[in-house]
Amino acid sequence: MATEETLVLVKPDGVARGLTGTILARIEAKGYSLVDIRLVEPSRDLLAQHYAEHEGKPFYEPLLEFMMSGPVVAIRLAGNRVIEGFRSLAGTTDPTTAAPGTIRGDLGRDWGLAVQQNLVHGSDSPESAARELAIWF
Ligand code: DAT
Ligand code: MG
Repeated sequence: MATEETLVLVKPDGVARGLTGTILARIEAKGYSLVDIRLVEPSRDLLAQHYAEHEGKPFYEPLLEFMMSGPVVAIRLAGNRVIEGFRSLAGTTDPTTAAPGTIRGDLGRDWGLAVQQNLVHGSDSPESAARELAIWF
């Protein structure tokens, strides 16, 4: 079976709210494998690389500030169709409308800030996964 890998981040809100274990439990319950995991305090440089596609958007600066506000848990996650599968498990970007049953839908909320603090990141394509894994690991 062809196994693929994706980058998952538990963002600073997830770590600060003590949800890392809950999020890892959901990932493991789904059957995906942790290949590598580390606690990172990302530099602005690292985040600018990671979020290059969003440069110039209104939420870009608040996004970088938010991501530098505390430690992030970076995970190299493996499994069959894990890129698509983790995105599905995470739910859509806005926690208010993310489906119940998803990480963002069940655990996230809209704080009315300039940037969505939505607990997790997951790569959105094989190209993004390869690029992002090289940045974080
Ligand atoms: P996703 O994290 O679902 O892949 P994305 O790549 O479009 O979403 O955006 C990266 C992050 O930027 C997202 O997790 C939260 C923030 N963000 C995106 N769109 C936003 C918006 N319209 N308002 C506020 N924050 C936003
Ligand atoms: Mg994205």
